[in-house]
Amino acid sequence: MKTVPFSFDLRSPDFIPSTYDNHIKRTLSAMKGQYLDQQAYNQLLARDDALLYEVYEIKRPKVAGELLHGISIVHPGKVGDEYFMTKGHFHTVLDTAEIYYCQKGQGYMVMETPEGDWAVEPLFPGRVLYVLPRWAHRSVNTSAGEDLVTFFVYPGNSGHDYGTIEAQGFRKLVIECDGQPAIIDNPRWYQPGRRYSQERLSQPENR
Ligand code: S6P
Ligand code: ZN
Repeated sequence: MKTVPFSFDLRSPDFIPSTYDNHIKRTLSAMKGQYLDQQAYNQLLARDDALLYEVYEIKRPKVAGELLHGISIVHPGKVGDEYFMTKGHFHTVLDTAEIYYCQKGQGYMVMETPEGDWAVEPLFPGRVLYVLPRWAHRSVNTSAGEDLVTFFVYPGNSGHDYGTIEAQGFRKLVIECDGQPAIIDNPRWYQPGRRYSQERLSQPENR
């Protein structure tokens, strides 16, 4: 761990940081149950456990006062009509925010609160996105054949809660519809205490 001020370059090659401490690779098999089209997911997985996204992290102590940061690269592609995306998570310490700066590609940040409020914000080069405390977040790459590259920074004590999203999904999905990205309701999204109709469970809305 560094004990003097440090810097690194982001722009070359392929936006991989000039120095980093950790390289996380997430493949299709890590996204079981997250894509709407389970048949397309299983077919794709049977052919190849494709690399969906990578994270390059600069290691810092996971304590308040420190800032954890690095680069996230979501590769292009789709499972059925749904674009490649990150798992998405709440921060374990809910009241911690995060900043994303998009360097390359086109996509969206899908966000929601535990109460079910949602937002889907575009990402494109030069765009800074402030993810508010309490908002779960997932990045989605809608680029045709191009990586979605973002720089992220968040408080050292945030932690990651993946379980909530794994269990209920995000309220909104980003899919390709008539060649364009479209935001639809996730028919499998679940919130305790909410009433569900059979129609809602079987049919995506706004499609
Ligand atoms: C961490 C931050 C990013 C994500 C990365 C991968 O708080 O939001 O570093 O970890 O984009 O996404 P995920 O959902 O697999 O952690
Ligand atoms: Zn985060």
